[in-house]
Amino acid sequence: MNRREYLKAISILGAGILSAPYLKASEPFLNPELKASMFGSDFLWGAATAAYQIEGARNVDGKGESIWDKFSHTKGKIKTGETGDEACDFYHHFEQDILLMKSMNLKVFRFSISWPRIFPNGTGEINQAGVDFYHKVIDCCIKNGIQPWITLYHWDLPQKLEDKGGWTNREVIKWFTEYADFVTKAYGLKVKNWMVLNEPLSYTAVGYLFGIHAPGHKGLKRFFPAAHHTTICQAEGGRIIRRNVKDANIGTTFSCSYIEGIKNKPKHLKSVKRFDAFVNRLFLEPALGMGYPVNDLPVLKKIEKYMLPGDTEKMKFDFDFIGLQNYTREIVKGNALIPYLHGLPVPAKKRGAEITENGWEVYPEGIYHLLKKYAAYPNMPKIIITENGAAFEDTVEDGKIQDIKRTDFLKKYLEQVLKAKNEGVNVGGYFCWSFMDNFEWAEGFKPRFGLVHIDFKTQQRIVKDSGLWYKDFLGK
Ligand code: IFM
Repeated sequence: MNRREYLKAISILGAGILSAPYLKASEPFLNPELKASMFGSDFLWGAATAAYQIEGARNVDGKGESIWDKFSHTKGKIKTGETGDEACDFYHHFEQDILLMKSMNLKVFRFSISWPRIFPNGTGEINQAGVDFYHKVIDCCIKNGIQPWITLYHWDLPQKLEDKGGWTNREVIKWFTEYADFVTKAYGLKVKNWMVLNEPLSYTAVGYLFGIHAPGHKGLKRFFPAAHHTTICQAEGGRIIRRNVKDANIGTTFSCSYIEGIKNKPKHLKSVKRFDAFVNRLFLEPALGMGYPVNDLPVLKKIEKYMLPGDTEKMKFDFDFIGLQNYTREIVKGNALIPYLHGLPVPAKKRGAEITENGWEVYPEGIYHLLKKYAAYPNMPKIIITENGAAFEDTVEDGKIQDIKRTDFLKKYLEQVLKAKNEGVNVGGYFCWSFMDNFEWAEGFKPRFGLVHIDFKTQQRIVKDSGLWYKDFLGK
C-alpha cells in the first residue's frame, strides 16, 4: 500500500476487511411497532443541517468568504466539481423549510451559524444583515413550535482567518471567543440549546492532516496545533454560553465509530485501541478533564509542544450534554509497520458488508455499543444523538422517492438507541442527518442524506418516503 492509499484509508473514517464471515452481520429490524412514544415523552426528535451545506447565498447581503467557499472553487477539490454557492438556498427558502419540518412533526431543528455571515472578516466588523437572517430563522422556528438548536461552528471558518493560519494559529482562541460571545448575546434570549463545535476530529484531521476538506492542508505539524486550539475553543465556547445565556443547555458534538479488530488477536486489538483513542476519545476526554489519550496513542505526546501552562485546565468544561454522531463501524487490521495507528481500517465493501452510497457499513449495533461506551465514563452528562443517517441513491418516480433502504436504516439504528435507553443509558434525543439533501463537502451533491429530496436545479422539495415514515413514527 502506498502513502496515498494509506492516507485515503485512514481518512475514510466512516468505512470499515477482507471477507470475514466470522464477523457478526447486522441484526434484522425486530420491532415493527417502534414508535417515538416508546422513548418517553421528554425525548427530543428532530433533524440537523449545517450552514454551508444548505444556505447557499454565498455573496449575498454582505457575507464574507469562508474556507469552504474558497476550497470548493479550487479546481479538483470537490469530486463532482460543484460548490455550495446555492446549495438548498435555505437563505431564501427557510420559511418554507421550517413549515415543512412542522408538517413532518419535527420538534427540534439543529442548524449552524455561518461565522463569515456574521463577521465577514472573521473579527471586528459585524454584518447586520447576517445577524438579522438568523433572527428570522429562529423566530420562524419558534412561531412554528420548533425548538432551535444552534451549532456555533460547523466547519466554515472565515477565509480571512485561515489566511492568518486558521485553527493552527493560537490567536484563533481570541477570534472564536469574539464570535461566540457576540452570537450567544445576540440570540441567547431566544435560544437555549447550543452546541459549540461539530465533529472536531473531522475538520482538524480531514482538513489539516489529510487535506481532503478545507482548508486542504496535510501533515501532523498542522494537525496538532489545530487540534489543540480546537480543544481549548470547545471548552471556552461552553464557558461563554454559560456566561451569556440564562438557563442554557450546552453541548458539543463528536463523530464516533464503533471499532473492532478483524480477529481477536493482540496485534489487531492493539490497533483497535489506537484507532479508538484517535476517533472516539481525542476531543472528548480533555473536555471531561482526562487530558489527551496519550497513553493509548503515543504520537499525541507531540501535541504537548503547543500547550501552554494552564491549558489542561482550560480544556475542561462541564457540558450539559454530549452530542454523539454515528454512521458506521470500523474493522481494523493490525500492522505494526503502519505508523502511529499500527493498523488500517478494512473497507466494508471488501468484506461484503451492507453499505451506504459512500461505502460506510450499515451496522446498527454500533450505535448501541457507542452509547454504552460513552455512558460508562464517570461524569458523562446526558447524551443526545445529534446526527445519524444514511446516503443512498434516490430516484424520483411519479413525484415520489421510495427510499426503503434509508427508512430501514433509521428504524434499525433507532431500535438500538431504544435498547441502550432501556438498559439505563441517559440518552435524551435524536437528530436525523439530514433534514434535506445537501452539499456533502468534498463529495459534492451526490450523496443524498435527506429526509427531504432537493432538486438542486429548481429548488423543489419533495418529502421522501423515509420522511413520511419519520413523520408517522413521531406522531403529532
Ligand atoms: O454531512 C456531514 C456533516 O456535515 C457532519 N457529519 C457527517 C455528515 C455526513 O457525512
